[in-house]
Amino acid sequence: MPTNPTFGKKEGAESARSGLDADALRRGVMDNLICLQGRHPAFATLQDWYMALAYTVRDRMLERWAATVEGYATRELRVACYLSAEFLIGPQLGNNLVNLGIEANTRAAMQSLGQDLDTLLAIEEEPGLGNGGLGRLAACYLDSLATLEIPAIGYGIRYEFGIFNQEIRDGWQAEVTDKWLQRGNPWEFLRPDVSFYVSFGGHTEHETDAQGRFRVRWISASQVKGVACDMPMLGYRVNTCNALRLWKSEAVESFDLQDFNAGDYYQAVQDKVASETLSKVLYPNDEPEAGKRLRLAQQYFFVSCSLQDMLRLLDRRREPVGRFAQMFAVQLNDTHPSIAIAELIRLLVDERCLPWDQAWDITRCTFAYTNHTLLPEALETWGVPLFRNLLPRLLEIIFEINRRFLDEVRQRHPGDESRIERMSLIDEAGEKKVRMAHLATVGSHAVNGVAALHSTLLRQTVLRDFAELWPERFYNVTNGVTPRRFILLSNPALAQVLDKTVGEGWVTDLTRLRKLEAHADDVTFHDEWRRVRRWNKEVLAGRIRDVTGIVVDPDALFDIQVKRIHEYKRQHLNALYIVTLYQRLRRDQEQGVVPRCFIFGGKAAPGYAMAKLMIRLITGVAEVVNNDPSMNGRLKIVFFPNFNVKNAHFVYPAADLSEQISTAGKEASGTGNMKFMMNGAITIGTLDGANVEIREEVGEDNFFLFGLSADEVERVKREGYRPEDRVECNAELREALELIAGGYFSRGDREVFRPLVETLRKSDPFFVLADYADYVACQERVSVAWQDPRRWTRMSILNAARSGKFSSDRAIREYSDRIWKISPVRIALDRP
Ligand code: 26Q
Repeated sequence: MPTNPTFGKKEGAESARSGLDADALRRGVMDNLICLQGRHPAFATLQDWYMALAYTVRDRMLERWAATVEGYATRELRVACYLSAEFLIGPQLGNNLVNLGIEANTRAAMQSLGQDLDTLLAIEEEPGLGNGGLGRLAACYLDSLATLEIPAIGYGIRYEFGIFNQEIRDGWQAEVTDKWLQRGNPWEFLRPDVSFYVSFGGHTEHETDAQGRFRVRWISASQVKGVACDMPMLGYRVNTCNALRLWKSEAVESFDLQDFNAGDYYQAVQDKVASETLSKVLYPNDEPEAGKRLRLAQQYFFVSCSLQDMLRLLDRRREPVGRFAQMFAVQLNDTHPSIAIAELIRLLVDERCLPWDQAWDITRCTFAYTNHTLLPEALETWGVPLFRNLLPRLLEIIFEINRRFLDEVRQRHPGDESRIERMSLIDEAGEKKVRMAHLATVGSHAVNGVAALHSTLLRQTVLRDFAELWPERFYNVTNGVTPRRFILLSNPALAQVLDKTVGEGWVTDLTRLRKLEAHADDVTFHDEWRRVRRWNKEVLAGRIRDVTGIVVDPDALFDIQVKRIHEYKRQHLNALYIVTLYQRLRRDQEQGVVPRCFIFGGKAAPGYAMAKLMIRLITGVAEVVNNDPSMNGRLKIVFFPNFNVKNAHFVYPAADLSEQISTAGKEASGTGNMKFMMNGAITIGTLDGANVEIREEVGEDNFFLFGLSADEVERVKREGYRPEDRVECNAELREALELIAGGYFSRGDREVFRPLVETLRKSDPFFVLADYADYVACQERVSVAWQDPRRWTRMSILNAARSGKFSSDRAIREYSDRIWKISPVRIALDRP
């Protein structure tokens, strides 16, 4: 247990390391400032105070962490291991304060030291260890796992550079390196004693050992060392503190001058640098070909370290390897960690000498796979030559899995060679490729999609043959988000109203928000609700002014679309509507137009030219519209740069309208849609992803629906979609496209937007023009509703009231009960 420093401690006072009252916190901060930061308070910078406070909060987590480790060590249990190449955990200080329940005391403690808590919260660098939805989902799940007291470990990569920071220069996105570790990370613990070697390259040798068993030796060309770097993940008001274990790559042996002659020395330095490159940088999605080889190496690196770590934990508990699947339930967050299936076989067969059949049974009982996309271009494959070159032994194992699997298929469907071709783990058309989604499916006992519609489509399309073979293995687990971060922490004004109206229990049982329904027509409650919303909009307006210089009116309708920029997410559909609205206002066709502020945020993959052009279109339209005096401030457009978790805290609580307008069938779930809803925004959306379930929960009167359904999209495609027809029969659409093509939003340059406009007019792969007219009509219904504040407020209240299903606690309960079969373990703190 930690020692108890007595800095300024009075008789009987709480410890400066663990006490939760304001005085103990104050002493803790002083102690850490002097002893850890090495600063005299008189010379301390804001960063020093932040660090001292972070360490003080961390101290409080450590005894819970220790109690959790001990609690797990002394009990029979099963551990959920969440394998993910991304964990977008966001800033930690505020969340840890909230989960410990010491926000008020900490505020008071800092005030007594002359420091403002909010200022300190604002200077924290967030770990941007993810691209978007998938990485943030993993972080929400860690919060729920700990809150629900479920034994769990998150396994991933400690990238030195996370997702790039986005700046807007001259209307275009510019990428800036994310140096999140520059000033140190107070939340991580490097564990040099927990490290493993990972092999790459070389060749394999087959032999028969003394006992006559067939053995394979992988003679690798190089090895990299992975060192554990842990971050504590504390649950809300419980003692459970799980670990997020991220692997950092290092050179196997730090090179030693004396071991090399001059030539070898430089080679040794080179090798060292190459090893350390492995965990250097997070790859953006939608990046064709980018760093292919290194990305596969990253995946194998963190997966191998994680499985070796599980074996170490098993050995430490003196459990036989045969009990691996009883001890661990491993969830694969998309196919990125799916090489784990072959790696576990390798560890069990090659290193632990288990027979193949037993290793295979263990493997399939251990893994479950979550799919996050149906887009064919986003399904992960790796060229066989690259695979063989980097991971020769793993390719052999995949071939063997495939051989046995296809035998099984042949027995079920004799002579059906086209089925064999479709289901094979190897795509043999053209250059041979390993299909990672097939590997993940064959090697798992459970496969799930992330929203009801997505799971249905998954069974009908991408994994159809597999669902036919093993229907009992297919599940749906609709995504969820954590109300701790996305209401309690980021919308304190709303949280206060919720506490008062439905009781504090909503934080861990979000379905209690249903009690708000009783107040949906209560006019005094409406006033309170609107005061909260108005406050949040003022806060966001202030941020927008500080960051972009644009002044927006908090009384305008805040119409917000924040998410990664992608053609399927259709930010350009939104932009086309804005151009239409602008034209109407210029013509003084004012009837039905309400003051609106359109806010966009999101990053484009650096190599995705069309997405970058979509950003340019938004900033181009913004420049023209915002500076047109005839608009009289009725229309404002903002591109809020660098949308990340920190900025998200300001955005969701301030939204009136949530834009969820992807082409039906393309967005697996969406999770921003849920964050908006629980903060009282109303959705305008297509029947895509979790929108379908949001609409079911909230009722059709409280959701603005438009557009083709997934089935209709397929039908239109089959019947031959001709976008030009849509342009011909819609004068406003034609005008909007001509204005864009004519250089009106690009300072007269007619070339810039050509690729965008031509793609829409010629092929329009995401049916933007097909949905345009219905979208415009739907936005008119939005305007009508906005003009009736009572009606709008009622809808807003009902959206929050009916968002209970979308808590990540519900999702994690479903994974625990149905897929992992893990029950909670209560952790006690052995002190008064
Ligand atoms: C793959 C290979 C090489 C480099 C990068 C990648 C890569 C990285 C990240 C591919 C995809 C991603 C991220 C995908 C993602 O965020 N998907 C979203 O997941 C959410 C959580 O389930 C869903 O809500 C969204 O609908 C889905 O788009």
